[in-house]
Amino acid sequence: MTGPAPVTTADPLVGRFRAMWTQLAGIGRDPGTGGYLRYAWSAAELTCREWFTTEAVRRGLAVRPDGNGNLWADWIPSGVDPAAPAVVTGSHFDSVPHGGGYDGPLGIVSALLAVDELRERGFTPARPVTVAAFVEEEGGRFGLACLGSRLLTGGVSAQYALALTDSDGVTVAEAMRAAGADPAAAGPDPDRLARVGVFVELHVEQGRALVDLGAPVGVASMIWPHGRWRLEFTGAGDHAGTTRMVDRRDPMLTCAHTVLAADAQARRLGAHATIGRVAVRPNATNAIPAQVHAWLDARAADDTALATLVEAVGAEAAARARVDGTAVAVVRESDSPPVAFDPDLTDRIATAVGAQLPGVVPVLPTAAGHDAGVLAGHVPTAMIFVRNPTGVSHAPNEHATDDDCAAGVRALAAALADLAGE
Ligand code: HGY
Ligand code: MN
Ligand code: MN
Repeated sequence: MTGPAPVTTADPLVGRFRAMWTQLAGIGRDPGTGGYLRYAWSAAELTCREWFTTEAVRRGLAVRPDGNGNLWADWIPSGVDPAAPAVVTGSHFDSVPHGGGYDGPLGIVSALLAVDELRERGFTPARPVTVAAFVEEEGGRFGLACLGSRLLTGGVSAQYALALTDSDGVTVAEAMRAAGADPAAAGPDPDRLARVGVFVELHVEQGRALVDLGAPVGVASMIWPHGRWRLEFTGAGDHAGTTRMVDRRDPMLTCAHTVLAADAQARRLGAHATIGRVAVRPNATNAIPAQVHAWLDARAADDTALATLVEAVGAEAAARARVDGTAVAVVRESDSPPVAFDPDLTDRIATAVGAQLPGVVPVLPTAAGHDAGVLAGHVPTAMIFVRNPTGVSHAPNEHATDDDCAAGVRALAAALADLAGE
């Protein structure tokens, strides 16, 4: 009897990527959906963080958490000033509910492999090279995206962030404490930020532009402005069987109308609007709901279009609430302004990557948020995207081939070598 043939590849980097990827593959994966449940500070995310620490220490990197739970693994060769601004790369481990495995972890695994590549070539950086893992990038547990980088940079206050709750009512402070972190240390960290000279985040592409362009990697030009709004619809809970249709004040109707309005307004404006999460009270088959909360994720190419979209959705919700005898309140939960990545840095990285990989290196905008977008307000920042053959993201089908992931590692290594060289 023979077992399955071993996977062989002529490219050793592809094999190294596969070996590391396999170590993470089972952590927090739901066997039913095939998606990941790696919420910030959960057991699954903590296991990923332990894996990161082990892998970084194995490479001789000094790993330190900051007060916000972000992890920093520093490569500081002898003779290099540890206080010098570092070339920082990394991403996040946390996922959206039942998300793909690549969004976030690909940037961290690629960063560690890029360090290996550079060392193998005998490259010694002239300044520190740091691999970072940010906490709660998706806002999948506590609602506010890029929580770790926002806290680091002072984009959100510790007081506000620590009081955010998950769906079980657990606060950020409680989750940190349960994981052995001290919430009293959370907040802006100007010392760590001063040691970030430049930040490069590698990320799986969340669309099909690179597929259509036939390129394994690209670089980012900008991020669309976007945000999250909680729509609170209130009506009157009552009996589903006995309440006459004319007597109802059903907030689900107002919500349903608003979902359709958000879709229509986004199409009209060339923007994106999604209501992908609702919470219904009491959530019973035979009861008219008393309250529905729905979360609007809205994104557009510029601030004006985004404001127009959100205003239009709010106006339609309010008009429909009058018809239904319900009430609606629109509460902004998070706000991510437009980001233009540093054009000189982006050009420089595209040139460095282009010298290593055959073909063009496309420059692409994205409508997805990233810690890189937060850091871009403070330090020169750039992003490298790796082709995603399905284009799907935030869902189990998110994918990148091992060959393209290896190309991503080479692209990142080229960028780091260029930025950390003499
Ligand atoms: O939701 C987003 O844009 C991101 O992927 N965090
Ligand atoms: Mn994401
Ligand atoms: Mn991400």
